[in-house]
Amino acid sequence: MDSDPAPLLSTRAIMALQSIDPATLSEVQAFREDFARFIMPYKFGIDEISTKVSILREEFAELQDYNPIEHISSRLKSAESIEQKVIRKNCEPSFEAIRAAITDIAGVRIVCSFVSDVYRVFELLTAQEDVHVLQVKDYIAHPKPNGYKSLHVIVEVPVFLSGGPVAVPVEVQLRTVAMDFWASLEHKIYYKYDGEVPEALLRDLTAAAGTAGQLDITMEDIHRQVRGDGGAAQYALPVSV
Ligand code: 0O2
Repeated sequence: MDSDPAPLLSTRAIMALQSIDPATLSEVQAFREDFARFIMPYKFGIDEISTKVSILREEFAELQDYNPIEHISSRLKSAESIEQKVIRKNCEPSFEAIRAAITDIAGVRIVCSFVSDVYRVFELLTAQEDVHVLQVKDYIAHPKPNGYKSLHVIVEVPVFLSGGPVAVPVEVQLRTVAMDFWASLEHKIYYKYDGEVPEALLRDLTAAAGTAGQLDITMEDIHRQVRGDGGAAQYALPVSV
């Protein structure tokens, strides 16, 4: 027996839309189109960086006996999250002002095996001539008070649109598997408690960050022994940054 297909919108929603005056409706539609045009280059910026990192990863897998990149993920900031940041940063609510003030609309996360790999991948990526470094925050050398560790870099990459090239900022976060494990659990806890995390849990999280840091050191040491590399690992940003 054929059943009626579910309607796309409820009668209530259709009636509500019909009650909006046509000028407001076309203003909202124009905003949707403007937002789609605004956000599109950021998606392409993510594609550019993700391709660069995937190429490095494949090259390592093909030609070397060891691959420093465990996995890559990306996200485009949602309209709601851009709006929250506009309010938090007291930014003028225009596309032009948002473009200038908010540099993490496009985000790529690179998870590496060891701390030295984080810096190595950072160097390989930022040495590419079309990758322009705008800002570096080294939360590995200087962790946040809660224990958060990662290497953050805002880079600008050219995206070639039909109207010409556009320089797009992309926030790249590089971290180890242990740092990523800690950050994703901390993020979930932060959201579960809506930012009001109980003191005892905060203390446990900070202690866990220390344990994760120790694990990174031990695992890298074991890895170096197995590979026959002498000496302790050296972590540092290149002098040019
Ligand atoms: P989402 O959903 O990941 O995008 P900014 O807010 O960028 O102007 P801030 O806070 O100095 O200024 O930027 P920072 O330090 O570079 O951190 C931005 C991003 O790093 C965050 O993005 C998180 O992804 C991550 N991050 C920073 N601190 C922490 C932390 O303590 N715990 C965890 N789990 N992640 C952190 P968003 O926009 O907050 O969120």
